[in-house]
Amino acid sequence: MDTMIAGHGDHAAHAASADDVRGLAVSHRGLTLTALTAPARAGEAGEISFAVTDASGVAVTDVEISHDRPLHLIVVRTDGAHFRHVHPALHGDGSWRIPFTFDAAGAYRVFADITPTALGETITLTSTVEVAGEFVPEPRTTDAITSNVDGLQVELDGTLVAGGVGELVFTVTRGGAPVTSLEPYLGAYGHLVALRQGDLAYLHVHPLGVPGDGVTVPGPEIAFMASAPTPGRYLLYLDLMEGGVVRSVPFVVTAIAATGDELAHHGAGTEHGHGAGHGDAAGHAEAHR
Ligand SMILES: [Cu+2]
Repeated sequence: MDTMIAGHGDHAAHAASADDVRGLAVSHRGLTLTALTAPARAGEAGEISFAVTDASGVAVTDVEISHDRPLHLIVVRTDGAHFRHVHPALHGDGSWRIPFTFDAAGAYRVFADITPTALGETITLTSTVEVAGEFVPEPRTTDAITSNVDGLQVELDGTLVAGGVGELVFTVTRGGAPVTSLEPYLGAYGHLVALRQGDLAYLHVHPLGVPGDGVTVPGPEIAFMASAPTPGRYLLYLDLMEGGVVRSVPFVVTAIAATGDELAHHGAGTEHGHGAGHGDAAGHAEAHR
């Protein structure tokens, strides 16, 4: 069961500011991502290992379950390529570890999303890993609102609004037919990670609707509310599960500057007709991360 966080039923509370970002520091609220090790070369099998320690250097092991897991680890190359979302296991020595092989060389950012019980809020700590090998950059220079992964086609509709809240709706098809058999994954029918291109700031994203609420359908549409701190390009990664397989589907979108009108009317988003969760304080509290 996810933690209820008061006051998040109101979209207005989410109006993003330039400070409303996470995942830019190795240390936050007295907690630090330490002892990070990872395979040194592309293609080399090994593990990612790290700890989250408090101000006295003691490993934090008392954490709340958020989105079905005690810790979420995002690994992505700094150009936005080679995104992975994995769930390391906590070991008796206080380290978090998971077998890992980098597909390609380059500099990677790792983001550890964790909700220490003592803190009562989710924090995102980040660090970097350099992976040796022949480096072939894949810079994201254009927007990409349609993405194909393993025969699944996903199309993004909606606008990311800087300084406001925008609704993002993903429509999933296979061979032109709507996919309506999405399976719950991390407490929703989809899990969205959004990073600002450049500094890879980690955005707040809230899925709309919860599987089993009687309203939210298992596709073909998956909806989120997202806040962008500033105009510019963002890298989005939609994780979804279908046929027992979890896939990460990448997108690139440009956030527009908010106008007064958009700020006043943000979140109205009924045009897509899925309607789930907009006024549902519990759904938004559940989704807070
Ligand atoms: Cu996760």
